[in-house]
Amino acid sequence: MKVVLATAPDNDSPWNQNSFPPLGLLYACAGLADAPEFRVEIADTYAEGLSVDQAVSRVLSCSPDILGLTVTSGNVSEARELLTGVKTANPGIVTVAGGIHATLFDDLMLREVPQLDYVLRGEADFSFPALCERLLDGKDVSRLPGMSYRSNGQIVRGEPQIIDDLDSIRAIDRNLLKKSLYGTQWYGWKLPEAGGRVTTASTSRGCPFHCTFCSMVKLCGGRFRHRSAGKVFEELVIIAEQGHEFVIFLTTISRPIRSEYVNYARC
Ligand code: B12
Repeated sequence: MKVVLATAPDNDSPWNQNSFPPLGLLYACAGLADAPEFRVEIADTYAEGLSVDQAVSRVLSCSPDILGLTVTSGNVSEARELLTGVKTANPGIVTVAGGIHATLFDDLMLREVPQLDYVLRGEADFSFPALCERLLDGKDVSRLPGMSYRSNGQIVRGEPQIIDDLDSIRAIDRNLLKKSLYGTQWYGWKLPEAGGRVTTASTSRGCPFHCTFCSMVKLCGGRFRHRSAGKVFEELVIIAEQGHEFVIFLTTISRPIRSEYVNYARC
């Protein structure tokens, strides 16, 4: 079974194309790494700077059975167009949305986007592989933890999943990404020497602060969790072995975005 995880274009935010990789997608599919019955591909149409039509062709060229799409409030309209284009071309593709916007507005999206089949709310490190397994086995997918879906004209809303023990999550595989796509700019700042040599790593999730403008609090209710130093170090070794020279640590303590990337390390 072919699983494609994608970002949607975001025509209003060109300044972050070719910046940082979609770790969320890598975490959502990490649990499928040991399952030979699944072939996984990442289509980061945002970083590739594609138009919506190009993104539809890009995704279809991957021949997905399951399409997982990350949605932010900034590109929900492009996401909707992408889902419409893909489903119109092949109604048999199962479409799943996730990420911050889909988690917060799952019912609205399921009501307004008939081309969307499911929403997995919150952290999908375990729920997305579980959904893929059930779809493969043709099993009932309702009542999967964190899943929102339509049933008899109603929207059944799943509880956003929050993973307490971040060390229980499987390591992500950055080989699923095109390294050269990332690290050439950030917020319009050109990063001449970093192209293809930089990646990001997430060391914690959640945030103890409650800034009114920030959506993170809604996603994780302020539950701050961090990975152990040992697990982070294990990942740095893999990152260096995969040829990355710079790592930007993403802390999810969301303050005005500028400060999030103050610390980076050279491999
Ligand atoms: C790194 C980062 C980026 C990177 C990489 C983006 C990416 N796709 O990951 C770059 C620099 C490219 C970026 C750009 C932007 N970003 Co940004 N970004 C972040 C940041 C700091 C960390 C994301 C991350 O890696 N988290 C760690 C991973 C493990 O968690 P995750 O991504 O949430 O994924 C988990 C779940 O959400 C879920 N999930 C996620 N995607 C999917 C998909 C499927 C199918 C499923 C089932 C589940 C699922 O499962 C994952 C594993 O548990 C977050 C803040 C935050 N703390 O999360 C802001 C954040 C996501 N960004 C935000 C914004 C606004 C933007 C920009 C619009 C900024 C701008 N004006 O340019 C652009 C838009 C780009 C776009 N449309 O994608 C907002 C989104 C708010 C909202 N309501 O949508 C956030 C939440 C910051 C904030 N505090 O408000 N961003």
